[in-house]
Amino acid sequence: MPYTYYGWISIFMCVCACVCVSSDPLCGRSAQKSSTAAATAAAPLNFLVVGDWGRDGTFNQTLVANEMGIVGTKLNIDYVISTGDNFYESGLTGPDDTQFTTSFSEIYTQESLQTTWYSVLGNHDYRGNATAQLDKELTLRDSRWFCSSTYQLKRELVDVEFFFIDTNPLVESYWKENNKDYKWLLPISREEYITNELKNLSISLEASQAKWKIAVGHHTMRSVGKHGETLELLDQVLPILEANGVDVYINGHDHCLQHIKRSDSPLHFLTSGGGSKAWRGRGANEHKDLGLQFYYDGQGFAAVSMAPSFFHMDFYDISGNILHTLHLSKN
Ligand SMILES: *[C@@H]1O[C@H](CO)[C@@H](O)[C@H](O)[C@H]1NC(C)=O
Ligand SMILES: *[C@@H]1O[C@H](CO)[C@@H](O)[C@H](O)[C@H]1NC(C)=O
Ligand SMILES: CC(=O)N[C@H]1CO[C@H](CO)[C@@H](O)[C@@H]1O
Repeated sequence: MPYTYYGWISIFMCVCACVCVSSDPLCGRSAQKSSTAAATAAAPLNFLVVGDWGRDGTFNQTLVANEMGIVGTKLNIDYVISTGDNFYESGLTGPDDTQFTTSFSEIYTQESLQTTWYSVLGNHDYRGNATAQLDKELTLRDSRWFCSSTYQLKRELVDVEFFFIDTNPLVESYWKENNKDYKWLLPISREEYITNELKNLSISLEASQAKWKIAVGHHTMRSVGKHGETLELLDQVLPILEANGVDVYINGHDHCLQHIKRSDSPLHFLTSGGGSKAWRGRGANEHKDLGLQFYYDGQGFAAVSMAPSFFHMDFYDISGNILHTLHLSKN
């Protein structure tokens, strides 16, 4: 059994967008046709990452899906990772919500995408019934669906461990009394949930012997997109990731494709939030352009190929152009 699944917290537990202006030198720079795809297709682990998508096919969701299908076939992908904001505007109403069919099952119909979708929740998912997305009932409706709050995935073959984090409880503004958009439905308090979650994350990361450690959450840490940085994550989560040798943090929330690598952190920050609605313009980030390696304001997704010796990521647009590549190596 190549995958090991660990549930961390027995309880369950998505708003967002991002941008690139065509005059921006970092926008869509040196688009090239997929030459690296052939080189990495033989890698032992291949997966796609898409975020911020469920809109009944509108806002080019279906075009993103088509291209994911094509790249998925080329790479013979093992699975898909969703960075949250799975269903707009307000998640699902319950496990029987027809939007699950119209935004997921009937959109991602390509053969290569008929594999497990490991998902986290985004803030828009929390605007509806967040627990419904964790319900086994959904997996009965479409066996690809796997969503949990905070969990781990191990792929021993390439010595990598993924740490999926529910970032929503950490964002203070959602849970202010005057904010009626979000409902806290858990049996334990938010404070208690966060304490457990952070403790679990530390313990699990410390215990991990994996050569590659990848964290996945909905909210941004570093971003120049419309939403910008999420201060609560920089304060409370990033130090844990840095202290435990996490290589990459992948998020959605800002509706763009983005890569940031700053000199003050060993992590590479990747945003893959281009699943449907995009073109929101840039945000007013005080760290404007600090460590910014690439920014694309439009639709697309990430394709990752891994072996024990490398992590290779290509950002694709809806026409199959590779917009940006990140290649990391380890002995
Ligand atoms: C969809 O993609 C086309 C082709 O790239 C683009 O011209 C159009 O603006 C996109 N539509 C939306 C809503 O983003
Ligand atoms: C929300 O989803 C849960 C889990 O599927 C379900 O038990 C509950 O009835 C739903 N709540 C509402 C208000 O529909
Ligand atoms: C690995 C770990 O520490 N798991 C803990 C996560 O938090 C729950 C409580 O919510 C504990 O029961 C687990 O042992």
